[in-house]
Amino acid sequence: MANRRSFIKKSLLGTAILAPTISQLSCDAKQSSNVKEGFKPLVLSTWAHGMPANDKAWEVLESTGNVLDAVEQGVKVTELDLSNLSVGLQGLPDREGIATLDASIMLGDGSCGSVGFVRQVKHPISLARKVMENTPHVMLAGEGARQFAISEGFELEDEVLSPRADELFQEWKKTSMYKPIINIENHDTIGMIALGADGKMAGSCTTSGLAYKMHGRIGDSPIIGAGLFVDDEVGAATATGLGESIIRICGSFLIVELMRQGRSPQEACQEAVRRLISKNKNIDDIQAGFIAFNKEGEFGAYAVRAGFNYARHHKGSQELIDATYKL
Ligand code: SD4
Repeated sequence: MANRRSFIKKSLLGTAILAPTISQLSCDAKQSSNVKEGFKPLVLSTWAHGMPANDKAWEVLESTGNVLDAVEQGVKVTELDLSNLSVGLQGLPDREGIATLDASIMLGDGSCGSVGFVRQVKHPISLARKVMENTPHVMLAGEGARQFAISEGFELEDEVLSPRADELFQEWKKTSMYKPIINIENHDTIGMIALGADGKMAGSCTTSGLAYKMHGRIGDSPIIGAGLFVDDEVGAATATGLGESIIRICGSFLIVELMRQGRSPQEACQEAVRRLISKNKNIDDIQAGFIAFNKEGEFGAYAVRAGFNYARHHKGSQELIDATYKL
């Protein structure tokens, strides 16, 4: 593998154009076993907690056929999962010890809504949906998002950390060193994308963001086009990992646009990772991963480095797949 990679690097250096060659893409694509499969309906979610979330989404999809309800109900399972330290109010807090949440939801017809830096709301994904359905806006943040939650009848939760998050925060305060640990502290956001039997698509993404982030920081997850993008004409993509690196390349939108130009989901995810690596100087500290499908139900995933996996649900079969990776 190292030899193959150094060969690719050398041959790229020998060309005037630094964009990946077709042979590089097809070479990388061979690392994945799912390139040519086509399945519809389909639900994909990031990480292992995507398995129970997909089960819920599938149940909704089967009983109602409604992809929007499916992606909302699916990730709500994760928002309530006390063992998850990167999603929901039980997630690790910011540097001030406060849990602040980001979420977005999108339909393949371009409807979308999101919330960023919101406090005390148990289900930010449902609040994002309310932004989409009940306001003329796409994104509400901070105090405005909290006020909107109250006006929509959401009950605000007490602002106390979960016992585990508090324990880890107290430990972190001893050094207050801000350096996310790859695949640990910047890990576990759920991004879900679903393709209905009728060809309608939707996606959702929800997170407590990076552990020990600066107060007020908003990541990629509520930014339409960065953490999530869905277009019925083409396909859908969602992201996980260091949000700043994903925002810099508008990752999910990029993947959908590459698929529009003819790349497979796998090739598009690989090109997004290549671009992310080239645009982020501190790449040694970064993990990021993408999942995507196209309207035929072909799917793919790719990450900067090892450790990223994703859950797929199709008909009766549910599996957890290790994503291939670049570094
Ligand atoms: C963020 N992308 O706020 C999120 C973190 C994440 O898995 O994905 N964790 O930057």
